[in-house]
Amino acid sequence: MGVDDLPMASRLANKWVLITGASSGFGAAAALRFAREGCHLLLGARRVDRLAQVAADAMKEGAGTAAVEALDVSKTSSVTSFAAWVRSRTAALDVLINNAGGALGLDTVAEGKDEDWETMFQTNVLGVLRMSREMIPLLAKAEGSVLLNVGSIAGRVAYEGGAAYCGAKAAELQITRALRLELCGTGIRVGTLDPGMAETEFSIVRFKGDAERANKVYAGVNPLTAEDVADAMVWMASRPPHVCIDEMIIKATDQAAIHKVHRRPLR
Ligand code: NDP
Ligand code: 8X3
Repeated sequence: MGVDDLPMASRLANKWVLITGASSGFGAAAALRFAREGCHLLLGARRVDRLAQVAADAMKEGAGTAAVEALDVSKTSSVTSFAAWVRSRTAALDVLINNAGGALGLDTVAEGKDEDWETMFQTNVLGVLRMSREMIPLLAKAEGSVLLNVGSIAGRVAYEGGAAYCGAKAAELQITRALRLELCGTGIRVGTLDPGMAETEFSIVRFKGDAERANKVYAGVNPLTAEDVADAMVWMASRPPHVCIDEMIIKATDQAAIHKVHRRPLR
């Protein structure tokens, strides 16, 4: 039996999986989902207390190991020291999930704030570049490794108030495509997973703690959950080594397009 014939769970068992932004939302759900496949987890984010809880839960779900380290992808020095920590734990990396990111504000360009724009580009764009640069040598040492970036439908279709976020996620899409070309022949698979609206802390962060405004985004809708997205990540990462899922768009059934969302009347 070759590796291509193994069932999905066997293909991921004991693999080393690094997830950025694992303290909440997609990243935390992915940690638990990969844990159920028996993976070794390396988890990074700024909120280490939250990461530690995710790691403890992941161990209960069946992770081989689950280790956490502070990571701020918006700072080169943090990414460099995080990468050294990763190298101290493993010589090869099977799966890198560049998930850390998000949006800040929903201002038009005319009303936009430098600090919001800078944060969005630092995390969603430069964070992906920095982490990829550091981890490509480790990915190259693992057969059938996967570099998976988390984009968004916002990187494919623009919306009012989304100029910087849509621009950042469009950059992520083109970075993914460039990496796919650059790494052809290395055996490293490169893909992007581009979700539509999913109920996580995304909108709370975007609206800077305004929970009422954040809740309105999902009012009357049955949105994606973090677990739905984590499932898709596991599926993408568990294809046979000769199969690369380049780009996947995942949206709630209620969201036909970025502006076309079915909402039920609220009771
Ligand atoms: P959450 O806000 O729940 O999670 C975001 C994660 O990113 C947190 O773990 C956060 O951790 C981490 N993060 C943010 N900034 C940094 C940073 N500078 N360094 C390290 N980690 C950071 O939102 P989601 O789970 O929804 O978002 C995950 C990804 O999915 C993002 O890239 C987002 O743009 C994208 N996305 C989200 C969609 C949605 O509708 N929810 C749809 C499409 C894409 P901490 O604050 O502890 O550092
Ligand atoms: C998050 C999805 O449509 O709110 O990336 O930008 S959207």
